[in-house]
Amino acid sequence: MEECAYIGLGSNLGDRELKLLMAIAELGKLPGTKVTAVSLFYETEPVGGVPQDDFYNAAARVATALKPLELLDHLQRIETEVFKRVPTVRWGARSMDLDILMYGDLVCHSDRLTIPHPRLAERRFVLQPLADIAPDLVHPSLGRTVNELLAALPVAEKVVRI
Ligand code: A4P
Ligand code: MG
Repeated sequence: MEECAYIGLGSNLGDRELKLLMAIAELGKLPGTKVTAVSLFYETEPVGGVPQDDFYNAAARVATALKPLELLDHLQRIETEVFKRVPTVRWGARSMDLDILMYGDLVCHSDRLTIPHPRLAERRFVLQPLADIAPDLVHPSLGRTVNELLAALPVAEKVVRI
């Protein structure tokens, strides 16, 4: 059975726009997976307190037959093998970060995987691109749409459409 999942993409090292395009192509190559929507690209101020360059962020919707942990395995393999991501400090610079934002209506929490992504509702750099492709998507545990969560954000960290 196929599920609809949303992936958050972020890069702040090297050619950030090319990296987003390459990552979307990689998503399309995953077994049993089709990319069904892609957001605009945004230049965003880094969140999390580590001084670093601005990110480019985007979101993609996929229809996938992969189970959540299988999808995570593939995303982590793409980060490591395709983008040569090296471990650094938490929230530090990275050539590519691929997060599962939502997976159908699933709500789950384990050592390796929390869905919806735990910091989704606080982050303009996630919600703005997600609103491009899924404005009316309801967060399964908060019961609010992406547009509602975006409108409720308190601080306006820089998120500029490129
Ligand atoms: N993990 C748990 N749930 C998930 C999920 N839904 N999707 C686990 C993906 N991974 C999930 O992730 C750490 C661990 O989270 C993984 O081993 C996985 O099992 P990571 O990608 O290795 O490390 P990280 O990304 O540094 O940590 P974290 O806590 O996931 O960071 P975030 O929340 O992804 O934030 N500012 C801007 N402007 N743009 C950004 O893209 N990104 C971050 C990273 C910080 N500031 C940013 C941006
Ligand atoms: Mg991550």
